[in-house]
Amino acid sequence: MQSLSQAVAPPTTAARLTPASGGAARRLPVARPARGSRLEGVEMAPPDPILGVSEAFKRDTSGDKLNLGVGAYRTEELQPFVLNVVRKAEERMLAANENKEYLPIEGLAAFRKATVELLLGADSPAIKEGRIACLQSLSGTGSLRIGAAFIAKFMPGAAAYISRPTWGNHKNIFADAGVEWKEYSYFDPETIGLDFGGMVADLQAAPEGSVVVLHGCAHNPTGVDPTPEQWEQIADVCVAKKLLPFFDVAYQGFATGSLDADAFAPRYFAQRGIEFAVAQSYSKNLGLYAERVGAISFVLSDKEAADRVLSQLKRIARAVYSNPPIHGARIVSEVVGSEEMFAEWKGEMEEMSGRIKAVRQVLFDELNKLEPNKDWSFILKQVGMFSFTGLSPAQCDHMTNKWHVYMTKDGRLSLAGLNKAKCKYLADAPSSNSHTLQLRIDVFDAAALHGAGPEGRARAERTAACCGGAVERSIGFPGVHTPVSGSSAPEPPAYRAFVDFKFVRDNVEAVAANCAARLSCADPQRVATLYEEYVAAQQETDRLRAARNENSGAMKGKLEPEARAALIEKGKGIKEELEGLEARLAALDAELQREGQRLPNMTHPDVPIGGEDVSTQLQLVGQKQSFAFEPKDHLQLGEDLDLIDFETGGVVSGAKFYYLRNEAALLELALVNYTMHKVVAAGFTPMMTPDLVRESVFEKCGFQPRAENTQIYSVKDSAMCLTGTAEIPLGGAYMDAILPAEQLPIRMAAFGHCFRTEAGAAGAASKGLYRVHQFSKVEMFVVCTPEQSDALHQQLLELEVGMYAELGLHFQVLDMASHDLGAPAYRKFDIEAWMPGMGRYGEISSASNCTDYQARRLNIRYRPQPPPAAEGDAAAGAPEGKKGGKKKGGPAKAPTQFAHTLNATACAVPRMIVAILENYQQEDGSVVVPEALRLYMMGIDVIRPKKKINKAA
Ligand code: KET
Repeated sequence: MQSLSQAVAPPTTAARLTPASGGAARRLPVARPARGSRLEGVEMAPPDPILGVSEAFKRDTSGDKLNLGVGAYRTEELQPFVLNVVRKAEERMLAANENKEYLPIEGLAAFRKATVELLLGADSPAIKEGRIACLQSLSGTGSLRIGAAFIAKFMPGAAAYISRPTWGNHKNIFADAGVEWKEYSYFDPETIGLDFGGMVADLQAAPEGSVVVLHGCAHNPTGVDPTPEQWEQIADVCVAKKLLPFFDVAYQGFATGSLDADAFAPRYFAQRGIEFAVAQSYSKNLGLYAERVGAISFVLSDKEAADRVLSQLKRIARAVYSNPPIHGARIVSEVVGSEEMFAEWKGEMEEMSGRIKAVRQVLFDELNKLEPNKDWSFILKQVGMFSFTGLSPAQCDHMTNKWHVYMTKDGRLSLAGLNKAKCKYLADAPSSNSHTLQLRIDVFDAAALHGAGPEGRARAERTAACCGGAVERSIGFPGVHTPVSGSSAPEPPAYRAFVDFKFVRDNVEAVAANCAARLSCADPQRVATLYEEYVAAQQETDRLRAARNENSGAMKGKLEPEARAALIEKGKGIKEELEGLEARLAALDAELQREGQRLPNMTHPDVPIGGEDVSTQLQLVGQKQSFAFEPKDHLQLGEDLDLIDFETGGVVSGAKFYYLRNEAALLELALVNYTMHKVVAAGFTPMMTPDLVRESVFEKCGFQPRAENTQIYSVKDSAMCLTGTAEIPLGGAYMDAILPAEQLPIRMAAFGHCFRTEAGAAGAASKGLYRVHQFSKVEMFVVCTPEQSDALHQQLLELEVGMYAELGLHFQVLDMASHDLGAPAYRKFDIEAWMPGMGRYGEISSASNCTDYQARRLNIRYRPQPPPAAEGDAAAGAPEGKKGGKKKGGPAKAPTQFAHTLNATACAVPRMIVAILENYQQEDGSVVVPEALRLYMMGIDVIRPKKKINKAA
């Protein structure tokens, strides 16, 4: 086997200078001419998503509070726990009266020996043959970071693939070390298990020589580990694609309770002779959190390589912290080095993991008692410290703000911080009052939905997670996000939105209720306060400016030198004060913009408040197709009729890409032409729009292309993104325009390509053509006046209904509930067609009225027509007599107002293909082409099986 150190290239300047990517490259703060510190431009970093939770917990004075945030073990009394063996080892160390000299750069020899033995077993050939480069480092985090620095230096260009989701700090660690990170699929919310197919496909698609970060055991945050057989297949892919596995072993002992059993994966890789890196931590299993004890090792194929790699690891560590701390390392060597203490540790390890398992059981029992119809088994199945609930960030916030349950925003609960007594509180209190009942629903409904059959699944899938939770909606984007990761520092707002701050201040309670109804993380109270501060600072600035002018005016005349000197002195004081105030004003303005831009639109009074299940059914059109045979799903039909080819899509582009072949390719064109025909007849201007659009236009349309869980692909080293929907280029088409009212409404319809990362997507509605990275769509977009928008919203819906009815589909029209509205939408009508393959309705279109939300960001205004001036009525058309007043000599000009915008799907091609294939299938396996499309199908009216091309002849 070629050793790693032969394969790696020498360090290059280029490698060192490559900026971190994977979304982590940040714009440098713009340096402002600063009066105070020269570092004025340094933005406040957000609190850490995990450790920040502990800080917030400490500040909470409630007696009910529970810290289920950080993965740190507590006793049944919820107290920190120091292991007995650790106490013993410390006593021995004290008795031995050891010194505090520097350790060698590579650390304490006995510690390093104990650590590799703990990982691979004392009889491991790799240890015996000296093939392991082991460097004692700073716990798991520091070890990962040294490993990442090594990769940046010696494997330039290699990206690190991390699981989606993963421990949040992985992204920071690799990005800060200059290693680009990418994600591989890992979690399937439908099965609440491993998306093994997705994982393997993504790893297979990774470029050769990439790094794969693997959680050794007890995956954080999902608690889902591969089986031994799956590890074997993962090893196969690593070998085939020459990937470098990088194990993160932070929870050895917590998955099964056995230190040995939990080392299965790295031991198996070592046995197969696969070279790998591994970061180990003793924070959790020896409870040495604050001692920072751990190691980075490279298990290699020969000793000579190991020596060279160790020399370079030392070189890196020397420049970072020089040499590691000794105390924790001595504890480890004492414990592992003594047979009796090692045995005792194993016992204590079992005890810790056993207590967490017992808590799982109690929590499971409590929930089962309360909701026996739900499948709570995921709580028992997940291993390690955590339970992954599927809660959205907004729901997590709610848990904390309302019920003092502290948890991370990815929906992770650290069960290591829970005890049996509090399980009841978390599930429901015996009194079952509304407070605790609410709590239970808050915590577990999202997760329970995953296991609650197709309907629940559909609901979970479409629950609008305000901050980009793991579950995203099917068509349409998540709303305005708060980045949930600590890796993103707040940036100066990229553009100015004309948010109606005064409205927010004057209606703060209504705005807050609206945010709650929409599961938005925005903070209207903060916006109101900032606005007040901004206004006050502005008034003070005006006052000072007047004082400055007055002062300089006073200096104009002839003055006694003394009086002049006094005025000069006064002027200086004013100038200084003014400079300070102006800087404050600019900072307040930026903050106000940032906070204001996060606010979602207000909500139409008829919109039902709640989750998707409370959406109102407005219409039911057609009837469910009944089949005298077992209907196939579109994937099967696509396969049998040689229409859809995911295999080639996977090979050429990657998972979730596809080729349409034969009649399916024609069907796409037919659907597009049919739709265009309809919308043009309805008065829409047909358009073809760019597929690449500036990031700023996305933002102005109410999307956050660089947020954590974004669905939007950014283009590296550019401020461009691939369109996720033609709504973006259409919205941008009238940016900064002032339109004459008589030209409104402007109706546009564009054929465009949609690109979606589908971050976090999984489940039944992610199979086949439901959720793909690229698809075609005809999108309608309208710019109009506020008076027109409600009626136009209805018209868009009627147009959709007319087309889908003509295509012979059975569907329901829903007035979507508040949780399901993206930030820009004031009201949204979705159409869901019956999909025989899934046995349920699936979304095929949505039509939103965004009122002035996007227009205030895109700066689309119109000028109302002045009412016809009555003879002699000079003030006509000058409302409130102020700005629009009649100018000297000219006609009266009404002040401009923000327009309203609407968008609606005319045809989302792949989902229409799904609906058509599944609903029009015949017993003989053929599919009839709907009447309305035949004109566009080159004379084909039935799609029949055909001979396929055999690629492996
Ligand atoms: N890897 C993983 C997967 C991990 O969860 C942690 C810590 C570490 C490495 C590093 O731990 P260290 O203490 O540096 O050895 N996780 C918990 C604490 C934290 O975020 O720092 C946690 O997820 O809560």
